[in-house]
Amino acid sequence: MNTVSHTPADGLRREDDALLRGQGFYVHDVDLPGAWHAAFVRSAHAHARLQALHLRDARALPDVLAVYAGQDLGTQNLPAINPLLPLLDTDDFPLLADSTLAYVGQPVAIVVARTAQAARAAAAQVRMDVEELPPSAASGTAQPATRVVHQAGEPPASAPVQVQADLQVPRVVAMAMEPRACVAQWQPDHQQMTVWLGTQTPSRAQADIAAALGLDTARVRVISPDVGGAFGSKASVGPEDLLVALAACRLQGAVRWVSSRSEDFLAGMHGRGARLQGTLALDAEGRFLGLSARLSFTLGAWLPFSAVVPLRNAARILPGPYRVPHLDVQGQARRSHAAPVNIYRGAGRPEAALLMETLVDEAARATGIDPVELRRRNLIPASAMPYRTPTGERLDSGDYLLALERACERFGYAAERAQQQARRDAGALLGIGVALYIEPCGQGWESARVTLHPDGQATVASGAPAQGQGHASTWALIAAEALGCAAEQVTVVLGDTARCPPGTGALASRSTAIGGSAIVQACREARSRQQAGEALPLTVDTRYTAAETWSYGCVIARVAIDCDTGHLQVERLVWVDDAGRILHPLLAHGQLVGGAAQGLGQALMEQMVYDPSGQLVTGSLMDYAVPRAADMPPIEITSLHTPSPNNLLGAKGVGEAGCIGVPAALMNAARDALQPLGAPALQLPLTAEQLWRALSSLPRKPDHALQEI
Ligand code: SMO
Repeated sequence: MNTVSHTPADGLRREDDALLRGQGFYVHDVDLPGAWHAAFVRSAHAHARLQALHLRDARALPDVLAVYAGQDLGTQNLPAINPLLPLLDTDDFPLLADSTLAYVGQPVAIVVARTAQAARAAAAQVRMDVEELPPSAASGTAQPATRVVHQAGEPPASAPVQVQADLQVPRVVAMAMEPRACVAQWQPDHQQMTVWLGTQTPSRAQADIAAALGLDTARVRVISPDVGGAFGSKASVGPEDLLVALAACRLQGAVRWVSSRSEDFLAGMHGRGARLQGTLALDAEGRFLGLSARLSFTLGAWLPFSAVVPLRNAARILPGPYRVPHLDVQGQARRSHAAPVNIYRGAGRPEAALLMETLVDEAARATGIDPVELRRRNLIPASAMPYRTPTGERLDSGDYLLALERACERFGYAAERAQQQARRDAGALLGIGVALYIEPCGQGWESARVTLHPDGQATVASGAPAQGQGHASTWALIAAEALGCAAEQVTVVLGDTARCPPGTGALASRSTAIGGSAIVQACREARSRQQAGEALPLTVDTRYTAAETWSYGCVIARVAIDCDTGHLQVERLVWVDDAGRILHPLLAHGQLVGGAAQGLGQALMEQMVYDPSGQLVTGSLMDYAVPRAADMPPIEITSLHTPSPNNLLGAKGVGEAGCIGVPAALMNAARDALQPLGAPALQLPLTAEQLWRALSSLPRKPDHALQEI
């Protein structure tokens, strides 16, 4: 079996039966007789001049077919990136290092051997002569790679209150359960390249691979079978994928590569990594007058396709769900001598929420106005929808005040505040943190192909593949509703450029809104043609394009900080999310919880650390903490369903929400917990070490530090 074709099956998620029985089909499972194995020689230096590369020993080893350095493959460059912001630095970056090494983990040569072990052993035999160069500062090079500016309104003549925030958002790794993998098979007789690749964007991967090989797109087939998570890290091809395809072409056969977890840490796509500075100005009644923000994102040594997206999103989303008449947002992103950074679940949305919500809480402290009340006074009212923001975005629909009120009701805000006081009086460090967020999603175009068969069955092929979201289940429900049949009659085909129409892919919380709407549109047309008497089978191909829609929500967290150890315990997490119309409640809920887990990880423990020489310190799961089941608090979710007017389903995005609201709420809760001690500034992740240091360095020890509480 080569491709994943989900056929009718009992159960709530049609994917699960095979997956739970161990019958999933991942890239690793592609078993081509005679396939060779690739391994990569990687840079051990963050920045160095490569003076000589000694390949002879490796080439002489038994079972080694080939060792290619950059010039052996014609010195190819990585694909151009999406110019969503003006690019100030358009330097090409080679697939394999040429004269310069630019990050630890950078591919320098590819080894192809008869076994994976032989490939790795040969890669270890490659030596290089280098002259070390100083790596960039941790914040990146002096010259930005891209910039963004949004300015609107007049600066306030006077602002009685001004508060500031200066936040570091650590670089993190996406930590998909399934590391990257790629199998490429060149069939000389057919002049056809087939590449199995876990990817969010099969069509773009097809185009990128075809360009690297100098082939027509039609000669390349990309198959993305079951994929064990992506979260943005599989949104763009990496050099390894293109090199595996190039090697297969050169050797006229099949080559496979499965990344180790260590390689994914070292050279996979990272996420986040930014400094966010802001000033919020208010009048005496607590009305927001102006926001000024400076955003500095640190990218890696090369820019994957969507590298500028996080900066672009953070800048355009500010000032979030609030009315702010004057805005001055300036941002930039710089390269650095580190692994590439791309979109990661949220992609700039979490950064915008963190900065704005931290400022709002700072303003609440400065004015003495309750943080919920202060938000109430400044939220964009539902009556103002659709609303044009000062950065030029159009918020399509939503009731932000309702989300806040519902969250307060569910949390029991007044009672919780009273209880907090009582526990504080007894010596506890207890905090309540509120955060609202808005979330652009569902933008652009997606494709669908619907076939009605004479036996009453239907086949839906979509351009939006799945990496664990359960799209096959949702697409079957959507098609069944539109066709007036049972979901069991619908077969869903995903992730294969030979069997699916060209598509945008599964990114930016857009698949249900636009991929789902494309299915509805195709189904409607198919039905009307069938009713008009057209003979079966009949096939309809559609592309559906939509304007962006905006999800939103409100998170309220209660945390307790241990006075002695600094350990932060999330005691309650109440969350109201509005993702418009929900098509598959179970899967939407799963997306919310999964996003919250990654949001919690970002907030409390995850952090990629490079030392000053550019070596990765957190290169394994011994050094990089991710949340485990026991770290997850109970999550109390309430859903609102304000339909989006912008697509056929009224759907909005749901996949990234947890990464957006949860870190901001936890930051505010942690600082609120330390309020009796002056609410010192904190940074993510809110580790026990940081909180313990904050407690230890405070001028006065908490009175209760020695009490049993
Ligand atoms: S961060 Mo997403 O996969 O657009």
